[in-house]
Amino acid sequence: MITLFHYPKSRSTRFIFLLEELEAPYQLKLVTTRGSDGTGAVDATNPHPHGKVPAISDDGIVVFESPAIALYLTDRFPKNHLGPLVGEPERGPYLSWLSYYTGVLEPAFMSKFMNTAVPRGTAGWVPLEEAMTAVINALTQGRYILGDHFSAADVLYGTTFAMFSQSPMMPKSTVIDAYVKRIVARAAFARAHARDDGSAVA
Ligand SMILES: N[C@@H](CCC(=O)N[C@@H](CS)C(=O)NCC(=O)O)C(=O)O
Repeated sequence: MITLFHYPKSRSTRFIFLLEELEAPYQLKLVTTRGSDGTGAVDATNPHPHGKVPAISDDGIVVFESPAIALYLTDRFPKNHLGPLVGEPERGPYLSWLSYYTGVLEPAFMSKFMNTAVPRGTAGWVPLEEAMTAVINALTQGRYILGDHFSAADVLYGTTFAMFSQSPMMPKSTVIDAYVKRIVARAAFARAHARDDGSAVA
């Protein structure tokens, strides 16, 4: 049984979405976290090394950091094929886009948010406009990040773009707008949001 250490309306919400897509057995463990306004506190039961969410425990095996959790869960629950497996041709792109999410896209958003220049040649990421061009290029080859097959990478990218869809930080793109519509229309997305407060799962 997977336990998802969760705080509502946070980066852990999308892992309810992924677990629903996977039809995996799971339970939510609501934890407290530190807020940007100085409120809140680390929950001693949360195994994440910084008390952040998401983290999961698979009967005691702890996984933290969003791309690692996505990869672990799609390998662990392959039934609905939400992540290419070792030996499949899409495995390389899958690993690349999962890593790109956390190594390039999130830092690019943060640099933009903080109005900080991204030093070419030293930073491991690129300005948000450049990162979004790469993502849009990928999404013009197919309906999803890996082509025409929805994967856990779309759970990361789609929910992020949905969150920033009204933000002036996001470059305007009809490709992204259509992509976000496809992601949020999924039944598992609605189920995840219905369960986000932790009340509906034992
Ligand atoms: N790199 C982490 C980021 C996790 C993260 O920062 N989560 C936020 C909630 S959206 C959090 O737990 N913040 C509380 C804190 O920073 O102590 C991941 O992608 O899993």
